[in-house]
Amino acid sequence: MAKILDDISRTFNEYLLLSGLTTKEHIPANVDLSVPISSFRRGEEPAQKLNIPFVSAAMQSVSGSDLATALARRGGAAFIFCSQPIEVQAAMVRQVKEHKAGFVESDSNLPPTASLEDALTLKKVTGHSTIAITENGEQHSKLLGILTSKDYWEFKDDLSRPISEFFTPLEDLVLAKEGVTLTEATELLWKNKKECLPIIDEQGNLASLVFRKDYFDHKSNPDELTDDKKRLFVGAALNTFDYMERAEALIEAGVDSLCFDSSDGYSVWQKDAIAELRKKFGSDITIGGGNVVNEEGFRYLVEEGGADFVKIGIGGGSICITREQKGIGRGQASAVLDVAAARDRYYEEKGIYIPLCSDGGLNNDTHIIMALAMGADFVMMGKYFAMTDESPTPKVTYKGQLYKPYWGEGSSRARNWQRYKQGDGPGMKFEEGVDAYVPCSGPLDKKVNLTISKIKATMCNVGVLNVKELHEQAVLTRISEMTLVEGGTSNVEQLDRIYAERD
Ligand code: MZP
Repeated sequence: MAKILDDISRTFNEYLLLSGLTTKEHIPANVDLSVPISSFRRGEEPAQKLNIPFVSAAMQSVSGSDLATALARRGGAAFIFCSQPIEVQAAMVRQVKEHKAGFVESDSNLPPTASLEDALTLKKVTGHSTIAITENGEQHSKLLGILTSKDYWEFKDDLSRPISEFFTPLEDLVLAKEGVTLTEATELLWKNKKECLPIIDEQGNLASLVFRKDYFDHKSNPDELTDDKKRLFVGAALNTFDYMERAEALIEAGVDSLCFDSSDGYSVWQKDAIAELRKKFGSDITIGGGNVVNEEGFRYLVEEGGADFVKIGIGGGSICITREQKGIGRGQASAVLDVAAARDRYYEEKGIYIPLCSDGGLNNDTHIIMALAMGADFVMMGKYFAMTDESPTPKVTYKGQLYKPYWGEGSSRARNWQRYKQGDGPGMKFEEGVDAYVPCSGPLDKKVNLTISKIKATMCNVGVLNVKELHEQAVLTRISEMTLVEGGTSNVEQLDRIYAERD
């Protein structure tokens, strides 16, 4: 006879956190939201951490390179979707890795014989007003000078004239040799009141550029998540079909973390794939597994496969209809609580900590707080990020409101059959996701800042200063429907509603 679990499947809405002792040190400025994203042994530090506990879902309508850049700059990480050709996914990873963070590869270069008109055309294409003038117009050839918009007057100068008559020559520039540190380069920019510092090699060829504006950019993003070369951190997803070829291309492109994207990760295909990748690439590369909803799935991917972190969640995603279509899944709160308890037992037994990610179904900031309190180290979100300006979809207007398209990987629009094993061959026999629109919520950093403020404030109420303490000290209570009603406003007319009716 089938086994029936004792407790029912529960969701985040069914819980509240109790407040703990808040002392004078429990202020938001003291809260540290960095969390591990790779496994580590007791007494050791994780090789990789997120500076905020957020990653974006590996979905076509969520994790493109612009969103990945914005999220890494805010301290989290995107997982670039794998439901696209390998080379296109690798190019997206490369685009994030090449995003500034100090030494920039010059993408605007011209020979001295080019005209001012050519310079203006190039400026339009790249959006950059600083152009390196090199002997043959290639990026890494001999540097002759720099042309910026201060060197010419677009509407007064003769645009057919060669730029050799306009650019600032080498002797008037401040330069640095390859090997200079970012701190030294910044110091040179500051002391010489310059906007741009070209870095050259021993032969005088252009190596890279350092910009003053990037320094301010970096200072205003103290949580920026970077690798050891100060390049932005980025993850990418894999499926269980072309994982070897895909992983090779992604690693070559500089990816920092890999993660299997599967609606049900408790499978021999995923276990074998993780183990094979581990054998080929060793322990240097982080590989996440999932999704699972219980201890058996967690243990299988960790013990048999060697997963570095595990994602939790089946059927809770905002665009997901898996539970309706197939009757598979579990309430996200029950799944997180169960797997977190399994993770803690595993840590007790083996001394290895496996970070957990709560994936999908986080419909408001409180859900994020609950997921972290229940034992998740970080959360993966689709809808939350699909709503931001930086997601890859265009804004559309409907009845005067701005919206963005958001569709599930299991919808026929995404055609991500590799994520849903429905038969032996390629293709999907039925949909497990829907095609939808979500309201546009504006810039990512503004939205994340607000959520982070709420998380930090709650942690102060609980009396904890980091996510580890939250896991250890959180006390939750299940709530009745009447508690939920009590928590809302009661017997008051809210002003915005009065104004809306009046107008
Ligand atoms: P949400 O943050 O929008 O609620 O959920 C995003 C998560 O839903 C993804 O990270 C993924 O695990 C899952 N997902 C993506 N596509 C589908 C689908 O089409 C889906 N069913 O369930």
